[in-house]
Amino acid sequence: MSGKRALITGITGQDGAYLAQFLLGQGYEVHGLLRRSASADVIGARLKWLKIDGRIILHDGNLTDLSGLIRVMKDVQPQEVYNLAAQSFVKSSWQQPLLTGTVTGLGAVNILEAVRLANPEARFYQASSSEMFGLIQEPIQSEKTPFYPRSPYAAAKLYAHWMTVNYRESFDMHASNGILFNHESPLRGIEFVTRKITDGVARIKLGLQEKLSLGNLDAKRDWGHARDYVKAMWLMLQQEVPDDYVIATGRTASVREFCQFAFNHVGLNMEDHVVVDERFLRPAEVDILLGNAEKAKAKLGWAAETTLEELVAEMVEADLQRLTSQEHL
Ligand code: NAP
Ligand code: F7E
Repeated sequence: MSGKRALITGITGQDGAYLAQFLLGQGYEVHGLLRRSASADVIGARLKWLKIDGRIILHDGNLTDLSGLIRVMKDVQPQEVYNLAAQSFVKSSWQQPLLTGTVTGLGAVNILEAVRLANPEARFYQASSSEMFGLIQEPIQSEKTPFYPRSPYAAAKLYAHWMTVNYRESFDMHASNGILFNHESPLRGIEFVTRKITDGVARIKLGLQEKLSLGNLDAKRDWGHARDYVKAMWLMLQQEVPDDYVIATGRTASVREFCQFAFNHVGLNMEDHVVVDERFLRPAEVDILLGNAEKAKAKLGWAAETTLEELVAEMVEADLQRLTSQEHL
């Protein structure tokens, strides 16, 4: 055991599950914040999938409830706090701008306040996002690239990002932002395009569905694997000095290319199955993202390990397996 305790908000999400698995492997005692839901059967499905659900200590709490966060912070007294909780689906943020601002933006300040008031020595990680670059101001985005948010989600993340910087500078807190580019995995939520594609491809391959409806096939993203990216979060909190880092692969590909890789993996032709449906278009699009993670490489010794082809193959295989074994996620 490292003797360290970590608290993860958003532990039931994709990154929370992989980060919890990684920290357990490092000998941490891992605590997670769990928001109450009536759907008890699906709570913790990702933790179960990774077979770590019995090894995590869960605490009831919600990012919008400061007193509850202070209580958890006092009870756990973690050395490291990872704020991964958010309303994280960009498309939904136009339908729920106030909720997104409250959870994704103000929620981060609630947890910063809980740390400052109850446990100021704890090191703090904020899940910032490449979405903040939005309408890109430079062809390759680094820590120095100006932000231009294009969605209520990105605007909320930008507020949380600058509040993290502000708490670092105002209160001398060890608070760092990880500006993570898109990262995916078999544990990705089904509403995001990569998982929607790999689940759709698996269903088509198994004869359970014929067509896959998508929106903008020309959007380009710098896609990595979540398992690689949670290591970068941890590395940031092991540094003497807190700072902000871009985490990316340095390669961009379109939704169309991702689709082609996935259909090719099972020997099918995407043109026979993909249809464009305007319902999946966005009021304002982020056309292209491409990250420069040189600072993370130089200071953290971090680099992406999984190629896009490997990521696609792993996701398609996991969905095929899930559908044939009737597992749900
Ligand atoms: P995710 O799968 O959507 O997980 C979000 C987590 O937040 C879930 O555990 C969810 O709980 C929790 N949550 C939502 N509202 C909450 C609230 N009011 N109080 C407490 N918990 C709440 O997201 P992810 O992909 O793992 O991403 C992790 C973080 O990184 C997010 O902040 C996201 O915005 C950010 N990010 C993600 C990417 C990416 O490509 N994945 C890139 C950059 C930044 P339930 O299980 O109860 O819904
Ligand atoms: O969309 C296009 C869509 O929803 C990617 C979150 O983790 O990464 C994620 O945000 C692209 C967009 O992710 C469909 O228009 C086409 O251009 O998978 P996505 P996102 O919006 O990039 C960032 C870094 C985060 O921080 C977020 O939390 O794909 N697209 N057709 C589609 N997208 C979806 N969802 N569904 C489609 O049918």
